[in-house]
Amino acid sequence: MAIKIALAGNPNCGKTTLFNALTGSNQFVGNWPGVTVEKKEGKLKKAYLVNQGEDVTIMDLPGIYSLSPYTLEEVVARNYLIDERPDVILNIIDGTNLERNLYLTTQLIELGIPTIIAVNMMDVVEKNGDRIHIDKLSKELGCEVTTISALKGTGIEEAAKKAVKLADKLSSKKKAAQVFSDEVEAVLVEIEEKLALEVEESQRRFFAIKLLEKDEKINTKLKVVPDISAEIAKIEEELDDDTESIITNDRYVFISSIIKDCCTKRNHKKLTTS
Ligand code: BGO
Repeated sequence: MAIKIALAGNPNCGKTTLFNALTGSNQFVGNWPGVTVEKKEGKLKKAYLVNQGEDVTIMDLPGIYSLSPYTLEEVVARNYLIDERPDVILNIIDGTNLERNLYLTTQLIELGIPTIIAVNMMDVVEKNGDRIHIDKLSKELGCEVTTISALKGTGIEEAAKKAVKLADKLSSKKKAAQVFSDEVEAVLVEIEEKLALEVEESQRRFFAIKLLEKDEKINTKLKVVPDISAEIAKIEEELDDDTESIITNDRYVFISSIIKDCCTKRNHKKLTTS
């Protein structure tokens, strides 16, 4: 079976270290078509395969903070995720900087692609005496979470095997997290209905969010762009803000509540985001 795993994360989260550990010397380096952004691809080491004979490709996406279309790296990463639909996203996040890293995570889980999160730098988290409650994090994000230290090599085999298993479409799908306020979620349902004819169900939420954010680059992926001006006007009046700010703000509110629930500092005070 051929399986494609996309490695996604913020710059400096340890993605290169993990990619090297997963693929060894089995790497191909080039550029993404038409742009001078490095493209790295490799085959998962045999030792990490669940069943020998599997052909598992790891695609190392550029380090990014968001799936907005403002930088070349973001455009390359999101086009790959939308157009190629890898079997699994392995989202590596820096455990010492969860708040910043989870901003991208909230967007990756909207794509409707099975996602596993590898919380990296656990050697530093543990050395600091801090704790990350992985089960709670997994429940609140609605996806599998595992811990690693890419530098020390701990947890890598488990993360790789869990990612490969997730590629099996029969594996149970967890309920996706509700990231936005009830008002925004309700308008997203209305927009998703307008996309029903053209966009496959698993991708509808991502497209609906991008349309609501007035992200015009997403229009190029649609044959017919639905008119959602009434939905935008309604929610902007209701919440007295523009939709892009509403969406961004809701993501930060969601992340703050996750940080409160899932992280404990050594002094046993819950982490705050202030
Ligand atoms: C330097 N634990 C620790 N402690 N460090 C890690 C881990 C981990 O689990 N994983 C990665 N790092 P990249 P991106 C460095 O290079 O993989 C470190 O951008 C240094 N370099 O070793 O490059 C990793 O691909 C001098 O650190 O990240 C690297 O995502 C002094 O995190 C950095 C200190 O990893 C970024 C660190 C000359």
